[in-house]
Amino acid sequence: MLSRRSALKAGVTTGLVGGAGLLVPYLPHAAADTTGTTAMPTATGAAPPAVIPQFGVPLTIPPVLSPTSTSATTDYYTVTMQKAYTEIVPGTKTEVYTYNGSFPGPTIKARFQRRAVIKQINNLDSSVSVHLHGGNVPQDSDGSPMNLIDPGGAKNYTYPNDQDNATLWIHDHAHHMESENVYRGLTSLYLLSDDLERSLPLPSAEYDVPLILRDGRFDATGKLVYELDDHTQRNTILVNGRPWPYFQVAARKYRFRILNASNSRIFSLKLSDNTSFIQIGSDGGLLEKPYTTANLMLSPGERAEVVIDFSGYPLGTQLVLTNPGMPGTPETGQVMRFDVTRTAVDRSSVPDSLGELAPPQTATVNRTFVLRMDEDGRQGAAAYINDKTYDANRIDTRIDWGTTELWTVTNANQYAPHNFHLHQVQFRVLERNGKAPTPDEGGLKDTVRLFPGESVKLLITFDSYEGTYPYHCHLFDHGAMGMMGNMQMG
Ligand SMILES: [Cu+2]
Repeated sequence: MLSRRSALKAGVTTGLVGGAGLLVPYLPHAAADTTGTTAMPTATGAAPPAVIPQFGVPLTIPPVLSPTSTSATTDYYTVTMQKAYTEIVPGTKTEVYTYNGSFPGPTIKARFQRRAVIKQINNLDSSVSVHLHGGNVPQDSDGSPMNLIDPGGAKNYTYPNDQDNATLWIHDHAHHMESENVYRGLTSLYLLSDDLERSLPLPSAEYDVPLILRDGRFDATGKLVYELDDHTQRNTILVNGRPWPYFQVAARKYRFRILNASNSRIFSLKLSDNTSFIQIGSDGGLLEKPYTTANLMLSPGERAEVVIDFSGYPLGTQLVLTNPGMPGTPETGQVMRFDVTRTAVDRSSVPDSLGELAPPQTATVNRTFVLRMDEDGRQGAAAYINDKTYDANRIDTRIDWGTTELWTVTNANQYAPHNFHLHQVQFRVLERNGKAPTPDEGGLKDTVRLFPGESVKLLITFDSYEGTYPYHCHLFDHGAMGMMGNMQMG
């Protein structure tokens, strides 16, 4: 079999790269794996899995990147993609891929209608493509799978920031390589703010905290082990690049911007005392109204902004952010711990109204998309949309500019969860399994989860840039196995 790198160089664009092991169900509550990390066998017979203590290191916050220069209309940034080494397994160093040496990469803070131009320099030894997930950007800056920066090269990406406030995600999208490139660390947050958001009395500054969640498989030497579709062995949970960290908080309200940056893990988050989160935002920005919920479900690529109020807890309280009910090991049922260690003044509040979304338009075109992958354990398993694996040179969906469309997307698998992400556009979820969605899916979305047998109806208006953009399952391994298509607008 071709390696993934040589497959890319040879222009092979279909799912030749499938892995085995898909017979292990990964549904909620499935007994996929009840062993601990210490007992897991290795697939390769190499070093045994790492043993990493939980709640042993503090949470770190990614640095905020300063522009290298500014003009009246534009902020200019320079980012270098490079390898770096970080301690995750105690006493060892893990090689990771980074933006600017930081794991995860630095956060970029952008303003509505103020352009950002980011020069991305590739000092890695594989090709990359930089995608602004959730961003409405011109085709040449979208970071599409074949628009690559080769090793030693550089490219300027221009982001107009002509959309609502939102927590966006910069990550790699190189065809057939994105799964491994993101797994190895090519992730950054991109926070787009606007006047409406800044006028709200939400927790801000040091009380506005990103939480980038993901999993990984580490061996005892500290190596980050990558195998395609290896969802049963990525049993270390990282938050902002730290394994199961603790975070010392004041007894007051915090705003958390939670991103699931995993390759394929779906998180279903709860606080250990069942206290509710106040969800204020989702993929495309703030919700119209806060939504109080004890459970946050996030598939890869989805974001949730929540407020947690620690003011009711005595100093000394330890509150665990847990991930119960999802398949995995006992270790993956824990995410991080909040330690309430001090008091602080709190003038923030969560208003009853967070803004108004444009009313949904009427769809004039209906389309259906069926997501399916081989899950019988065959060698060379592939993944499909409407029975086709991805071909970078094929247009799957032609859209007239200005049209509003209703897309029905179904997961036809028995075991494998999927999700569905479109580039360029934010959409509305009109239905989930024939019913109105819950309020966490009631705002602007760019990624929607689909457990086996589920179906969603998405309302999408294509009135922005013309050009060709992909849509795909955002379980990166599935995208790399072919679950991706191209739409052409205009
Ligand atoms: Cu999928």
